[in-house]
Amino acid sequence: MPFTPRSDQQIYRLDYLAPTFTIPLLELHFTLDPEVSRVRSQFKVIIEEGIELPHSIKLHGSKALFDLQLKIDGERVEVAPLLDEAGNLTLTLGEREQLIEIENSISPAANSALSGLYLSRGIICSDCEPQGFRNITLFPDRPDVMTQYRVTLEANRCYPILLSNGNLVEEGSIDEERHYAIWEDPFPKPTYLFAIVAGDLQFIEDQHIRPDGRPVQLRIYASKENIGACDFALASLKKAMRWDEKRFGLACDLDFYNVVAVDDFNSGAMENKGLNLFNTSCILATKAQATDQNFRFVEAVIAHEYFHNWTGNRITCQDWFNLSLKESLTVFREQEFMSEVAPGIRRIEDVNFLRLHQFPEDQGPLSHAVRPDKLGSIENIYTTTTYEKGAEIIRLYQTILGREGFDRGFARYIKEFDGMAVTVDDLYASMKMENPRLFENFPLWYSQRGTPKIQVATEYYPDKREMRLSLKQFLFDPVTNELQEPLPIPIKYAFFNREGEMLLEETYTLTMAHQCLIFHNIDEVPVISLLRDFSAPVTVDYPQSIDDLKILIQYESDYFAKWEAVQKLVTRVLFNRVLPREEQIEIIGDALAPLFEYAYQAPEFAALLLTLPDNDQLFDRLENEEILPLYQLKREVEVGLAKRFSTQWKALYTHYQEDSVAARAIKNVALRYLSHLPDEAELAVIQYAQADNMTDINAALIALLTNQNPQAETIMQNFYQRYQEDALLVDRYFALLGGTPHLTMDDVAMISAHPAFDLKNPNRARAIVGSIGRNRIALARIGAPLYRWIATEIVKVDKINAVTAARLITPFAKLARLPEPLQDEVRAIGQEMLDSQEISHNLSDQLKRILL
Ligand code: 0A1
Ligand code: ZN
Repeated sequence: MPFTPRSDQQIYRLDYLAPTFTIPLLELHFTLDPEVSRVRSQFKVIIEEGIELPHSIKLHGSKALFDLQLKIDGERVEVAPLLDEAGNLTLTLGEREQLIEIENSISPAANSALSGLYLSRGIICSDCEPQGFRNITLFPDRPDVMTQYRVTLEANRCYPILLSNGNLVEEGSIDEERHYAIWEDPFPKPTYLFAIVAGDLQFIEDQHIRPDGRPVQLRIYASKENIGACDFALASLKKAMRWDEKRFGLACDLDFYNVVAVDDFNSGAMENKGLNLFNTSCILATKAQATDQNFRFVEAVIAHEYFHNWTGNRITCQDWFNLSLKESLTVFREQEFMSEVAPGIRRIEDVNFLRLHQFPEDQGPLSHAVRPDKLGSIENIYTTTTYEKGAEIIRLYQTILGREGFDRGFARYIKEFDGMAVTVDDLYASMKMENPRLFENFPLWYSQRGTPKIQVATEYYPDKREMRLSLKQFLFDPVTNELQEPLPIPIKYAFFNREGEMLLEETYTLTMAHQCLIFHNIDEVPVISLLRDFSAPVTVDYPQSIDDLKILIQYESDYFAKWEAVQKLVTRVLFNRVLPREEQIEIIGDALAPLFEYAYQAPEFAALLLTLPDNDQLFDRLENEEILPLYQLKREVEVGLAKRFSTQWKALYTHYQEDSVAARAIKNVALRYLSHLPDEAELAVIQYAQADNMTDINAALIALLTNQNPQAETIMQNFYQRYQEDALLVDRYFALLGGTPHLTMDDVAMISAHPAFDLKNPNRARAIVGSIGRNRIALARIGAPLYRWIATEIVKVDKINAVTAARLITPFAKLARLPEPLQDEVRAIGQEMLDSQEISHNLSDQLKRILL
């Protein structure tokens, strides 16, 4: 059996053994009931020719299964002696083909971990990735065993909607109280893509016409309260389907495509074949309840789950070490889809997200290779490294090979591996077959962890009119500190002269540790723009002068590079300890001044350009977590910029009152600056009172809270009163409170005692514990008591839902950065959690890596 933990509780990639059998068909019968559901399953195991008999196979199970019964070829077999501690069953089969019949019970209502079959506000639903199927019944719960499913659902009529994957082939009445539905999925699939739903749901529907003229019926199901907020998601689904046909020639292979929204869900959504399940936070979107950012998110997640149908479902991963195979391709496809409109702006947002979340992860104790060789827990690699760094690696293929070469490699991959469970090496092989020049060392991107660093130096020789650009790459393992192998790193760059004219524009792929580029016929020292479009997921160490950065801010046409020049300039000035405050404000102000004109031409982009670097981005540049002086400094600079440009901000604020995403983006940047000025304190209060959309309400609330507006508390109470029936807005309420820089332990006590405080719903737990855990300013100010509170709450969550708890641990991952004595105190808190013995394997795996 593959991946049996060794004594160190780790599983190893190279222990993989391919399945020795096939299971062509699985017939499942559910008698659904929230308290006790009965599951009957029936399948034939066919042992491969050449395998010696008798042969043992493992069916995964868990402690969640009870009242088990087993028959082999119609003969009853006692189950108990065949089960191991975890609830897995080893079957020794003497015949090449044998019929297995299993019956067991499970309790959806008791399943607080939300993996397997569970209850979400009266809806019975399932979530099986990566290993939830074993909480439903005994079966080989591994992605490389693909089976066709025929599923019968039987339930009381108070669950009028009964859904599973594939096509509805029969439905009917059992008696006055009960009814049934039979679903067949024509596509063989692994267990993690199985899903069922039973509930009192409503739906909206539409049709998508495929290029060959055949329709796909699309439906989104949700509770009565939520169905009104699903139209945008349905329109997004149609858009995604059309896009995949155009960009990759991939059409939907199903005649029915169903999506269901539920309130309790561990992740954002799940790509189950033909029956996507969605966390309400990733699907509901009306202007009154969702911000513009939420809208983009919904569109992205809808597309993501749909794109999985090819990159994930038709071609899945051989094992969970290769999780990134499906996730990286799908995130990349989602990013490309989202970039169809405003590609430059979307790229900046994606890069900003990567650098805010994945870079710190990859530079700390939770760093892991995109395809790791050893794992403590499979659930713990659902990380930004697997998803977002993985997507950057796919983008590297495209940057190195060009769009055409990439598309050829991708098409080959789809053709060659359709219907199979494969690895990232197989994707590389397809790319290489179509593009023989692809670098042999490319796969190192998958096996080496950490963020590569590029060190740049330039020399100009006026007599020879020659420019030399020296590029060195370093990749230190973040945990062992060892220097690793050089990688292929494409660097897009351009040279500008001092008048802002672009002199040249090229891409060079670094492959060695140190390379030097020589440019001839260069008349003056050029301004160099490096890593345009963020051509590789690396950091660049290249000290540029303020004047050079100003030229880039003004003349760069590459969106990312222009924005990056602002980020760099502001960061350099903020980190210059010798400059007096007034001068810092002046330099930054002078650099931003020309952008106010630009704000009337390109408001959405200008909103990004005029926003100072994210706090976390700045804090990460410090050697340690002594962040409060830097936070204070940034605030003072913002106040200075608010004063200097108050006329311009007010003009922008008044000009951009129209109902559009771009207008709201720039208007709310203006609001953010203006709210720093005591004279303008009313502006956010008025905006809150008059706004007809959540984007403006949210921006007003942030402005009120960060500036400690005297009305902030009353308005927050008003917000809660107004939206207390809307779970996602109550989550927002907690996230806003938990994220405020002025958070005190009294506030934390108020949050803990709040009637809506709840750790059972993952969204609520994340809104409360997650937002406080991300609040580095409060953590630095309050110190150990706040860490202790977070630890206590994580342990409570862990008892309910280990997957969610393990993901809340990130504030502890910054342990090594904390100043003493706080570092010791926090280490002791972490150690106490680990020593408590009662914590889950998922949480202890994270803690062990952190405390190492
Ligand atoms: N595959 C889903 C998300 C997902 C994440 C984590 C899971 O369990 C730990 C399950 C599903 C997606 O990428 O959308
Ligand atoms: Zn995914």
